[in-house]
Amino acid sequence: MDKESALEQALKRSHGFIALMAYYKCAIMEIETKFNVLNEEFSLQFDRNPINSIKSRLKDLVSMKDKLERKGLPFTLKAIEDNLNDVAGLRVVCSFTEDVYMLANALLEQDDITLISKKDYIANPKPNGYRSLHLIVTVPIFLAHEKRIMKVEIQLRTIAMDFWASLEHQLRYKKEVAFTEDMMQELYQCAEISADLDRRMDALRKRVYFAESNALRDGGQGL
Ligand code: 0O2
Repeated sequence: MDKESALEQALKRSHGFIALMAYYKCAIMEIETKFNVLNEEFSLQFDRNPINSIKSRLKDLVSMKDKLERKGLPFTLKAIEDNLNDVAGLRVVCSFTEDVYMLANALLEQDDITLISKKDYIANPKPNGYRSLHLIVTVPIFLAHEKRIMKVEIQLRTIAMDFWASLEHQLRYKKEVAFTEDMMQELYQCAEISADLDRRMDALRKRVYFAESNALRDGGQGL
């Protein structure tokens, strides 16, 4: 075991680290519950679920250490809490693009949620074609004798955006193969196709709802 991995092992076993990770886990639970409540409310209101799935994760120790190193910061509990925004992460996969914004706005309206930063990669996709809405928020967690304010990263995206991002992530991690310009172009084209798919499904959803409200209105008049 080299010196660094001994340090990692020691930190991982420390009470402070275990407690900090438990607080992040609680913050994930708080946010996940908020999204589940919103999903329930909107499914009652619109008769469909805006959320397809929610995934969550705690960043692993090695990734935290690497990120702090890249920022030129020490690998300490304080540095983790003060400088890493994505230790607690949630990915909310939505049905339609409109749901992404509707859910994000509904969350941000809640008075215990504070927005730290927002990156809209749907309005402004990354050069490789990546699309998602990223929020960094704080949420309070209530312990027996204290209240702690925890940071959580939330990525909201549609099923099509998630499909592209998951496969791109898998391909990117095949590090032994260098990505050629041609491969990057192909990935970008796939992202464009997935964006087009979202636009078409959104348009279709609007048509269906329009037809449904007309049918209800006409049916109502007949009474
Ligand atoms: P992991 O394992 O998913 O956590 P910052 O965190 O703000 O210091 P950055 O790069 O400015 O760093 O943050 P940004 O742009 O908000 O992206 C952070 C996360 O978004 C990434 O986390 C990915 O999960 C996701 N992401 C961003 N760009 C891409 C992309 O091009 N493709 C895919 N598949 N995912 C992306 P991590 O830390 O990379 O990894």
